[in-house]
Amino acid sequence: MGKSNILSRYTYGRFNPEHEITIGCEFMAKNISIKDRNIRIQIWDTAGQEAFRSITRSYYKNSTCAFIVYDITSRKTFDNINIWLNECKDMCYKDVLICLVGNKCDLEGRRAVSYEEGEKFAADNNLLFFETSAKDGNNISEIFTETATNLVDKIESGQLNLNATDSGIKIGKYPNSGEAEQKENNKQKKNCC
Ligand SMILES: Nc1nc2c(ncn2[C@@H]2O[C@H](COP(=O)(O)OP(=O)(O)OP(=O)(O)O)[C@@H](O)[C@H]2O)c(=O)[nH]1
Ligand SMILES: [Mg+2]
Repeated sequence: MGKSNILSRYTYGRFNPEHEITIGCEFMAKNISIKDRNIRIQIWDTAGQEAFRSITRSYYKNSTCAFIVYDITSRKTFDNINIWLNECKDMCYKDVLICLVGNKCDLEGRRAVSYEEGEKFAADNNLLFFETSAKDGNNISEIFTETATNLVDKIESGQLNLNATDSGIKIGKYPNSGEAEQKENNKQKKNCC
């Protein structure tokens, strides 16, 4: 589907043509600025394969935002969205913001799911929606800035209660430097199973 490639395109500007199956879960982080606020986005890249489902479930807890990714050239991945949506609703933060992502939009000639179908599913289920390409970078940074902006708006309007113990968003200081970010990514890699 492209989850890992979406993240490696976003954090490192890289695309891998091979499918290197994610084992369990990987972690990435990036510092961005939204409305003059320094935001540190922490992202867990979960394995899509059924065999790892029990491991990946434990990473949903307290997540404030989730991306459900399907492949626009694969009808089967679109048909599975409901399964992932139910998992997110069951296991993430109760007001989780969910963004539906139709990836591989560079493969227009092999499209099996129309833009309108994705858009309608998202509208019917109150999700954000984007089509992306990890290969050419189309809309990749937009999915993260748009979701982060949406969350900042909810914080500012009081819709998101940051004092709730199960909220994954914390306000505090974090060094806004690439060095700190790299250190944390390396540390997570070392600790990885
Ligand atoms: N053409 C094209 N291929 C892509 C795109 N994104 C990912 N791919 C390819 O799709 C395959 C799977 O990509 P991954 O990013 O590893 O997929 P994943 O969702 O992380 O897979 P799991 O970790 O097994 O759940 C790889 O061969 C990628 O090169 C894209 O935007 N366009
Ligand atoms: Mg992966």
